[in-house]
Amino acid sequence: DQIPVRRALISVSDKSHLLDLAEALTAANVEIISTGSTAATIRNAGHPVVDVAEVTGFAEALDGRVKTLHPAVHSGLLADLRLADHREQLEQLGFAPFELVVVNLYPFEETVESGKPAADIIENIDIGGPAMVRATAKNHANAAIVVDPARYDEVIDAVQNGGTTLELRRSLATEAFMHTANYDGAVANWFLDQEDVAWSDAPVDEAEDAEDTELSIDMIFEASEDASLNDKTIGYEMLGMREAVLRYGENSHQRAALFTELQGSGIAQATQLHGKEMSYNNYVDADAAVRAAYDHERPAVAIIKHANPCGIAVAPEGAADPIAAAHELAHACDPVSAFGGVIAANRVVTAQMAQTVAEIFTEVVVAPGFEPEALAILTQKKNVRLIVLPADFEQNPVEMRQVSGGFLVQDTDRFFAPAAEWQLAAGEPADAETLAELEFAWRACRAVKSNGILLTSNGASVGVGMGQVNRVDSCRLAVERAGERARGAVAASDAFFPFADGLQVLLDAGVRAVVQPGGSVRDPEVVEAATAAGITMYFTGERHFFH
Ligand code: 93A
Repeated sequence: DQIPVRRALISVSDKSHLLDLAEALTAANVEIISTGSTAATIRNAGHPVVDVAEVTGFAEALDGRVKTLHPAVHSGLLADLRLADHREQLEQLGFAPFELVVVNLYPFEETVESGKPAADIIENIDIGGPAMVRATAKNHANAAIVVDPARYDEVIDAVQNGGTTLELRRSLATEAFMHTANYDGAVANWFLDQEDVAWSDAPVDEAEDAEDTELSIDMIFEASEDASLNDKTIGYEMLGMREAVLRYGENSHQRAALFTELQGSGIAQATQLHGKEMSYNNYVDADAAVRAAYDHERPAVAIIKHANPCGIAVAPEGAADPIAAAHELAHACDPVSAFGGVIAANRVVTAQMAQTVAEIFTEVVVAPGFEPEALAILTQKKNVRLIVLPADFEQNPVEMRQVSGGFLVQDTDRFFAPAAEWQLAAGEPADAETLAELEFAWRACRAVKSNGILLTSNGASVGVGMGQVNRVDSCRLAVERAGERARGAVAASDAFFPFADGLQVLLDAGVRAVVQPGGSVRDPEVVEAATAAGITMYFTGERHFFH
């Protein structure tokens, strides 16, 4: 009945003797999986530890309310390995068992005693912790549950001597159920005491609350109008920033650091599950990739190189595995350039998508999550960086850019004129399918550096003309990349055509419909060229320069 310990899950609020335990387990070759601050404590002391996010494929969500509540964790806790069926299921699911679980709970009673407000007390009702404690205690035939640091020595001794005995596991399980019963008793008593108190008011929405402290254009302008120079130092303290030194900057001779907003929820706060350290350029490209993928409501994938897309696609209606389908379409746009690219998906990465990605050399994959099987496939690749976005991912409300002696600030470019608001400038009104294609092209075009021309077909880019200093060259580039696929494609232009020459390049290549902002003094010439070619052209009245 002795069970050797290979894999331990540790999640503790009371961190006393934690490092002694971690050291002993590491020495005994036990793999340690751990949550947020527990993992950080172990890692900072120099012991190896795997973040629970790497096991689940998801970042902590809902302010930490959901971190271990996941089938990858609970299947590992509850599988009865005496049963062949459980062993097989676990294997099929790609999950592994835990033989040792060390959990102590959020300090509920201490929070009550400290006189903190009801909202803090309620936040300190541990849900995930007791779930793990009770699951493991139930499954004491297979795993040991430790809730009290006073038992660490005994458990270490067992680990070093062949494993935990049934007798020990039973005694630990009894203690565990007594512990959760007492804990729930304390919670129930507190609820009884609160009967007359109005404590269940709606919580303050942090997002609304945070608006006061979020860096906004107004704040900067107000500060600069203020007389005192000191008021201009609103930057980092006000935002609450953390700095992390990067290996180097855009090039190896440049020093670099990442400043992270403590309250932010963007690429800077993302969780890395696998791969080498993120580089400066990885951050820039991952940000551009996420921006491009999250511009679409449907499942979408963007592949970025040097901050420009070499493929953007949304999933076709009815695709069996939408995100995998979107990835294949995005990749097909320019497979040569996608080599060494940064991929963003706006949905959880599936095993099927992972399979395709694994065949292509890729620097970074960033997504809201990874299916366990997808993670198993991609972690076979040593170098690919796997990044999970925060569950409450948000694009920045403002964009900043440095100029010598100062910096520029603007609202983030987010407005999307819907097709219903466009003006038909040439040809017949587009049918519903073409209009949907144009709308996709118009949205996707925003991710292309100016002058940007994007050709699309079936919800996928087929030719990208980016970053040229005149629009004709961007048109030529897009058409050249698209090759045969230009015929019958639709085109979007991030800004108006100053002359008809660029449009003519698209027309000669067989583009069937065009969407562009309009507003040039030579619009009549441009419209005339479109009319002569018999194609449909819409004006959006909105431009998306992106430099
Ligand atoms: O917020 S929870 O109710 N939900 C969870 O999924 C969860 N997982 C672990 N509480 C949860 N925990 C608790 O977090 C543990 O019981 C432990 O007390 C604490 C450890 O978190 P950290 O390692 O971040 O300090």
